[in-house]
Amino acid sequence: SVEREHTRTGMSKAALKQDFLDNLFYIQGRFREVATPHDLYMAAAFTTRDRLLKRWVKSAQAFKTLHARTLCYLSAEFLLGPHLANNLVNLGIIETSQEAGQELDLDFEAILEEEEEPGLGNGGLGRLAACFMDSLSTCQIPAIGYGIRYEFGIFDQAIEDGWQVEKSDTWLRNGNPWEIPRPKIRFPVLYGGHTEQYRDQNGEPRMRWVPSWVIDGVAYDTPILGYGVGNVNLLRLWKAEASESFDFQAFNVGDYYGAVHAKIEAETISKVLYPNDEPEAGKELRLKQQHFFVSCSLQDMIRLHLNTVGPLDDFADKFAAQLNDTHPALAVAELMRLLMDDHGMTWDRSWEMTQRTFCYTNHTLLPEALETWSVTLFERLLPRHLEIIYEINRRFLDEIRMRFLGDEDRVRRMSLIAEDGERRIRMAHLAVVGSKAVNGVAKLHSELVKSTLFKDFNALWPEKFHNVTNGVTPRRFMVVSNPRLARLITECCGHDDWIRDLDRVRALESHAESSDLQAQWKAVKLAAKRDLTEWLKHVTGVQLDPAAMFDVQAKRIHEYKRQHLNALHIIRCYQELKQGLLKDPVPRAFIFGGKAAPAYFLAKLIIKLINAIAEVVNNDPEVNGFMRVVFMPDFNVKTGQRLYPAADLSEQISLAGKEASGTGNMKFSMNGALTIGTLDGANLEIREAVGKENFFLFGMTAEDVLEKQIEGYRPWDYYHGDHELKADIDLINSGLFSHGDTKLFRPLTDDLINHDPFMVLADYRAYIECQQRVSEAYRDQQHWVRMSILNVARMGYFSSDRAIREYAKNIWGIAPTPIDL
Ligand code: DL6
Repeated sequence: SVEREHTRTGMSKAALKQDFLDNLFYIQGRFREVATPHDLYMAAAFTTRDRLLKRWVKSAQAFKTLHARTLCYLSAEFLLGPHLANNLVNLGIIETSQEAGQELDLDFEAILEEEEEPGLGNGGLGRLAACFMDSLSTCQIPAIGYGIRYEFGIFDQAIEDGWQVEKSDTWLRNGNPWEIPRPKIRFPVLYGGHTEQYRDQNGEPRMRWVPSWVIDGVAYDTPILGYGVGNVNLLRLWKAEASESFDFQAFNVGDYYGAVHAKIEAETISKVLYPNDEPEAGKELRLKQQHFFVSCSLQDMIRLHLNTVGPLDDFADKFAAQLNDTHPALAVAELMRLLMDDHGMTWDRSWEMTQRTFCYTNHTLLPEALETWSVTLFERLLPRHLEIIYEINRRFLDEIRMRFLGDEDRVRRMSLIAEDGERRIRMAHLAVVGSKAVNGVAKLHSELVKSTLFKDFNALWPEKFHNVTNGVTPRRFMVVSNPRLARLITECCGHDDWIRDLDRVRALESHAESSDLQAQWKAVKLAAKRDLTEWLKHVTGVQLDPAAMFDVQAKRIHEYKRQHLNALHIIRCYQELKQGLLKDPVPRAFIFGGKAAPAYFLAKLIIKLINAIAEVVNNDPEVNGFMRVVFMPDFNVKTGQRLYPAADLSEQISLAGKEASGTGNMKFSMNGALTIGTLDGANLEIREAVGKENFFLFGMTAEDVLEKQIEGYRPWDYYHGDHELKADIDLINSGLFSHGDTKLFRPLTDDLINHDPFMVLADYRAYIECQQRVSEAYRDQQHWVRMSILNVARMGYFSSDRAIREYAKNIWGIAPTPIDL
């Protein structure tokens, strides 16, 4: 059969086996007996990639001949996670591959484990971009993801003596079988220098930018296959290299070291991802990175357009470009520059095209996370862009003055330039002004975007503002990470169509009472908990009891996400157990995961506190039969996939109004965890979808928070007004968790008692009471399992396929282009 079926593209077991051995031999020069686990992984990856390439070429050919309207997703981050298992699932050959592996006497799981995580993102925003890439292909929307090929992605987190230690991520060390370098797709990126006016052949005045530094961006392409379709989209990441034409000058004058230095400096641009989920104030390299990938991507889009469609006048008909937060907002000025300076278009025509091309997604309301760049830095690095931004602003503010006569305060508020203190460019304003559509990422967030952050803009252009609630891909977060549950759902629904149409999991609802399903459901959860227990024991040494409730909080460590509120609850449980106040306690395993930005002191102290509590609790025989605490190191996509299936309880406890959406909340719920959460971000919509009775709600609403801020919040009063809360905080300061050091956690506890910017103390009592309801509910296992089934059954809306369909229809105006298999 292998002879009849092409080895490189066939889907049979025989073809897969043959191609695997061929790839081992012809690409790596290895044979079975001497191959290392990594060689085997590479062979498996190439075998999978062979099957992607056929679909990729077919997609590219079709999109080219059809002149398909294309979405370009511009994002500084793509947090992809491992490719191999996901691609096998999307190709529909994961089971055949497992069998092929068995026949070749391979350890399939070990091969999957070999893959390094491509961690080119910090958290929610980057992972959303990756989910969207999967859904764009699955929904058959022609798309290109554009970003940076960081040589070092997000750092690996180790825990040493309870503290986070950052280790550099060397994901490219052993090669990356998924990418194809395109050395000939290369664009110059300009920096520095000055601008000058000149007259073109027709005597028209024009501007030209004379840079002081030029580097090249080189394309590296990764195919992104949709599930069960022939569509493959492109993820094109840019690597920075020294510009040959530019640096040859140095070689020619004999400055060998100068030229080599220039090469090193150029490569720095795509060297490392900034490990902060908030902007890096004043970091010149970060601005260089943003300009770098935006400029390469737009030049590439223009090239593609000229090659296929022709004249640039209908650029905006060919492309829609989504700005993933403000990191690529420079694109507004860069497209203006390219159209005017390089392609001779007028201002008006270029502006019309720019405004019709871009759409912008806001991901945060936190003031500290709103990007601004100093005018001085901008002027030095991007002088032409500064001129263009000034001109956009001048025209825009004239419009405001005409609309709102005499309202200079409004003009000041809406300006693209903040004038209080050092003059700074407001990237969010640039993005709003330069885009045809602006959206938030959950209902509540989008409302707050309109009523607070962009109130003035909403008054001016109400039709510009939209909501698209986030979603996550069920392929990675259900099928790949929780195959047992996926099989059970398929069995129960009688089909696997739910994998591409998640609304169809609703069929589970009618079986929620079935004792047969409940028993199987419980067994699936228990098996996932056993797997996690074994692995956690291996990586942390902590032994959990799979029969305990697995209470999980996994996300970036941030004060607004309130991991310290969770810690206070653990301390409460500890004290009550020690005092013998709990008659028949429900055993719990408190599991944490998440990275802190390396320079975020309080976040790192929270990690230390959790580990310090763990050390005491886990070693106290009086309590450790009822509770254990573990901090799972290096939470990322790969380790997350172990966590979601095993959670009973999902902690989504941010201060209301602070979490734009959250997507971990969706991943946990899709895997049958019940949520304890505030009315924040997408929690609100999850609660509505799964039913109020299947969700543990507590705490203040966003309005309560606002009111409390206005009336003056005094955490001190809560500390003194609640003796249990006081006892919990005092226990931290007693030195019990710090070998007698009473000062170690003071920065955290002092901050809570005196400032508490995220109102941990105000929500403490409600949280503790809600946790008691959780424990009570867990006692009734039958009821709990029923709630768990209903959670999964009602999560259809939170598939990223739904989100992508909404973007395609309401924002981009792009229809699917199916590629036949
Ligand atoms: O929209 C994706 C994700 C949201 O779910 C989170 O609520 C939000 O915090 C996150 N933002 C970031 C960093 N952001 N910025 N800007 O990851 O986006």
